[in-house]
Amino acid sequence: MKKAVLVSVFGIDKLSKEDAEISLNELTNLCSTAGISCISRIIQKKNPPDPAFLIGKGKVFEIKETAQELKADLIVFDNFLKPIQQRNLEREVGKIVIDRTRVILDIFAMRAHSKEGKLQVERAQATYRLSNLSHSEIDLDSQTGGIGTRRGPGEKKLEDDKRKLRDQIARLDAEILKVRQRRDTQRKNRSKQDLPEAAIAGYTNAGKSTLLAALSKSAVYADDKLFATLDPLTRKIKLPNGRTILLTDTVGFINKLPHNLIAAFRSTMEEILRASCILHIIDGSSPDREKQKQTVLEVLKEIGAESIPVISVYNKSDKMDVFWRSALKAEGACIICAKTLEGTGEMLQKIEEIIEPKHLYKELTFDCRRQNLLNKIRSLSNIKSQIYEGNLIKISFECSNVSWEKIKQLLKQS
Ligand SMILES: Nc1nc2c(ncn2[C@@H]2O[C@H](COP(=O)(O)OP(=O)(O)O)[C@@H](O)[C@H]2O)c(=O)[nH]1
Ligand SMILES: [Mg+2]
Repeated sequence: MKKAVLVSVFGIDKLSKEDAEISLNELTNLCSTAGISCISRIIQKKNPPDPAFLIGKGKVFEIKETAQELKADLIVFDNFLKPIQQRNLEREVGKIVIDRTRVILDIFAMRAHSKEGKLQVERAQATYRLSNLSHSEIDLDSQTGGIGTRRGPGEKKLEDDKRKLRDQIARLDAEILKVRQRRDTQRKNRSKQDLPEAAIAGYTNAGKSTLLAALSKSAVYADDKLFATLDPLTRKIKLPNGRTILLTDTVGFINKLPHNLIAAFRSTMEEILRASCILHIIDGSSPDREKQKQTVLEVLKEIGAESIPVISVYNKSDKMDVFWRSALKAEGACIICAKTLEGTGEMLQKIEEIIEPKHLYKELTFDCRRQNLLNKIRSLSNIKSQIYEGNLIKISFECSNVSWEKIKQLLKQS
C-alpha cells in the first residue's frame, strides 16, 4: 500500500471545519479502496485560496516536513487542484500530488469490468484531462498578460492536445452508444451462472467491505479452489441452508460526486444487474442515513435494477442511537454489526428466501366461472388437485412465497 498525507482546505467549498472532517473521513475510505493508506492529515482554513498553492505557503512547508518525516509516497488533496497548483505543490514538496477526483477515477478504473464501464471510465479520464488543460490555458493567459494576440508554441501544443482529447471523447461516445445497443441482447444471452449472485451496494463508509471481509473469515465462508479465479471483490458465502452463493462488493456511492464522473459511476454500478439480490448496506449511525438510502434506491431504479429484490440492511448497530434502533426493530428491519457479524444470520436467511423461495402448499375455493383467475393461478403455481362442487371449484396447489403474494393480490383485485 502507498502511504499518503491527506490535505484539506476549508472556508471555500467545504465551508466549516466539520464539513472538511467528514469529507476527509470519506476520502480516507476512498483512498484505502484505491490502495492508499492515510498516515496524516493537514487541515487549514483559507479563503480566498492561495492562487499558486491553494493552501497557505506556511502550510506547504508543513506538508513537506510531514511527508518527509513519515516517508509518505504522495499527497492527496480533498479539494480540486488547478494544474498549476498541482505542479507548484509537487515542485515544493518533492512528492506526487493528486486530488480527490483522481482517487475516485482510479477506483472506477479498478472496478469497471463491463465494456461500457471501461469506456465510461476512459471518457471520464479524458474529460478530467481536458478540464485540466483548459485550466492551464487560463494560467497561461494570466502569465503572458492575457493579451492573446500572438500564439506562442506552448499555446499551439495546448490546442493540439485539447483537440486530440475532444476527438477521443467523441470516439468514445460513439463506441458507448454502440455498446449500449448491443448490451440488452448480451444480457439475455449471458449463460446461467452456476452459483446465484448477491451484490452489496451502499454509500462509501457504510461498511460494505468490512461485511464481506468478516463473512469470509467466518464459518459461513465457503472457500475452495475455484476461489482463485473469482474477482478480488467477490467471495463465496454459505447460506444457512447450506447453499453457496457469490457475494460481490460494488463501487460505493460518494457524497457530492464530481459531475463529470456521474456517467462512469452509473455504468460501473450497472454491473449490479447480474445479481439476483441486492444487499443495500446503510450506515445506521450516520445522521444522513435516510437521505443516503433514498439516493441509492433512486439510482438503482434509474439503472434498471428495480426488478431485483433489495434487502435494506442497517449496519453499525453498536454505534446506533438506542431509540432509533428500537424503532427500526419494530419495523422488522434488518440490523447488523458487520464487525461482530451480529444480526447477519437473519440477513443471510433473507437472501435465502429470495434466492430459493420456500415452497408453500395452499388451498383455495372460488366460483368456477372465474376461469381467468384459475388460469392466472395455474401460471403462477403447480396445481395438485382440482375439485368441482356445484358452482365452486376447490384447488390445492404448490407455489413460492413470491407467487403466493401475487395470487393474494389477484384475489383482492377480483
Ligand atoms: N462501529 C462500527 N464500525 C463499522 C462497522 N462496520 C464497518 N465499520 C467501520 O466503518 C468504516 C467504513 O467501513 P468499510 O467497510 O470500509 O466501508 P465501505 O466503504 O462501505 O466498504 C471503517 O472504519 C469500519 O471499521 C460496524 O458494524 N460498527
Ligand atoms: Mg469498501
